[in-house]
Formats: sequence, structure tokens, C-alpha cells
Amino acid sequence: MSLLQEFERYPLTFGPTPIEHLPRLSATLGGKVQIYAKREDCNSGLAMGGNKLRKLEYIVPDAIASGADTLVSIGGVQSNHTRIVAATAAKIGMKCVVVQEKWVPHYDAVYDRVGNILMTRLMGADSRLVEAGFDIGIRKSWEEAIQSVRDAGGTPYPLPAGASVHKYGGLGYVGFAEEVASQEEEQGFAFDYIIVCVVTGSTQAGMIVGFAASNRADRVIGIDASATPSQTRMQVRQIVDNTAKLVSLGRAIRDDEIVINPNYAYPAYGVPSDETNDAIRLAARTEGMITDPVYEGKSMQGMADLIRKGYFPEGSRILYVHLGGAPAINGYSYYYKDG
Ligand code: 5PA
Repeated sequence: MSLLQEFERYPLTFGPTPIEHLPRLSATLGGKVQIYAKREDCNSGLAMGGNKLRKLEYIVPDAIASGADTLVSIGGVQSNHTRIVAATAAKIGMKCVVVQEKWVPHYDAVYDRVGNILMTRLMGADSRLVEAGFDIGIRKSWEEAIQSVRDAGGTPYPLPAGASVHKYGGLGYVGFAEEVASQEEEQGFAFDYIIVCVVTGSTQAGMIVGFAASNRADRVIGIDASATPSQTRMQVRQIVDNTAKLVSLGRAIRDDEIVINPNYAYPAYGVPSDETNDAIRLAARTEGMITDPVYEGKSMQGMADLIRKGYFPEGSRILYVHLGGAPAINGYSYYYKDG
């Protein structure tokens, strides 16, 4: 029985996402474990898709019921989240205001004109660039944007960074865990580990609650890409508690069921290390799978490093969750000018 039965869902995705075996990546990393990818990056026709859509499917009914006419959200200049909020607003016929802060110390010449922000503007969102630095918490610039909509006679619907500390932010990835469980049944085997990138927290938090129903929340390994891991961990904890209560999980999640590895976010949020770029090339050259320098490149780096170090027992099946984010690579062209 689904934990989400009583929650309304507004469909924004194609349906269950495919699970793809990655045999060449597995072999290149030693062949002792088998890697699979859950392709959340291919989940929708809305502006190239990604993890935010699962979250928004459970938030949009509330936005519509609230009588709002404008979605208001926040992220960095190359935020995937703001792109997807802009797409969702277009799709449901609302206006959209997004604040884009200088979260990333990165100065590619066209960083603020290509990829995510290009699409965000194209979809008609009012994209407001501001100077503030990285912070996953509640931001003054966001509160001011919400007020500016009211001042102009509109009705805002506030969506925090990554839709994470929203009351329904964790629900979508509870559904993900249930989807994986039914795919495991169909394919006749279960995954031993699940690898997921974590920053604002609701993706991993939702998974933890969803997998806790079958007592394997601690098999979800979050690879931090925020470089502020204690704040991310606190936010995951808070979303886990809120979501577990909301879906009536029936028990509290222990601290040891929240697994976040902080070792791959260096040198900073949004800046790839040489090892991140090596991991991005590895996935691209073995499987044609594109990951980005901000999020999935870091979780790919983390997974590859842990495999090489023998962290996973031989024979393990690992599910790498690809959450999207490829559009941002256009803002990082200098790193990849020679491939
Ligand atoms: C993001 C987030 P959470 O924020 O739910 O922890 O997810 C991390 C994550 N992968 C992983 C991709 C491709 C992501 O876009 N992106 C944010 C954004 O503004 O785009 C919320 C930070």
C-alpha cells in the first residue's frame, strides 16, 4: 500500500523512469559491482526534466488550490530548480518570478546567458539576478520577491530553494522509493545501495522515508554537493521528520539511517574538482551519460571513488540516481574545450 494514497498528485512527468544497466562503466570500475542508473533526468518533456518535477507533482495541487497566480522561487544563476519552476508555471498557466543568486564563484563568459537561465527566460519567467552568495536556507531576496508580487497586486505561491523545506517537498521521493520497489519486483532482484546527490535535501529525505518502510533507508548514500554538509544534514533531518509524520510512517527515523558523505563537494558548491571532471568524462565515455559539474558529476565522482576503494562488497548492485542537471554544462565550456 502506498504511503502517498491520500495526497493529490498533478502529473508533470511521463510516468515511472527507466532503470538502465551500465555495463561498461561497471567494467571500467573493476567489474566487481554492477551499476545501474535510474534516469530521473529523462522523466518529462518539461524543459528537459529532472528531480524537481517529482517534488512539484505533489505541490502544484496546493498551489492551484491556494488561488495563487505566480510561482516565486530561488536558486543560483544556473539553478535547475528555477528552470523547472518556470516550466511548471508555463504548463499550469501561472506567472513566475525567480531570484537567481551568485551561489557559485565561477566566471565563464556566458554563465548567466546559457543553459538553465536561458531556458528560464525563454519560458517567460521574470528572472532576477542578485549578488548574494550560497545558502540553502530561507533567503531575504526570496521574501522580497514574494512581497513584490503582492505589491503588484498578484498572489504569490512561495517555493523555497529546491522546493525542499516546503511542507510537501519530501513526498515526490517517497513515491520514488515505492517505484523502485515495484521495478525491483518486476526485474527479480533488489539493489543493495542507492547513490544520490544531496544539496537542499528533499530528494534524499523523501527517499529515506520511502525506503524506511522496507527498513533500508541506510542503503541510500547521499553524496553532498553543497560543501556545507552540516547545514544540509540538518535540513535533511528536518524534512525526514516532517515527511515521516505527514505520510504516517509510524516510526521515527534514527540518525544512523541518514547517510551523507561530505568528501566530494570540494573545492566549493558549483565548482568541479579535477576528480569531478574525470568522473564526468568517465560516464560520458563509457555510457554516453551526461552528468554536470555541480551535482551529478560529484555523485558520480563519489560513487566511482567508493567503488575503487572497495567500499561496496563484491557482487553488490548499485543504483545511481541521475537527477538531471545537464543543461548547466553550457556554463562551464572552458573546462571541456578539449573534451
Ligand atoms: C539538485 C538540486 P536536493 O536539492 O533535493 O538535495 O537535490 C540536489 C540536486 N541534482 C541534485 C540536481 C541536478 C539538482 O538540480 N538543485 C538545486 C537547484 O537550484 O537547481 C536546488 C539546488
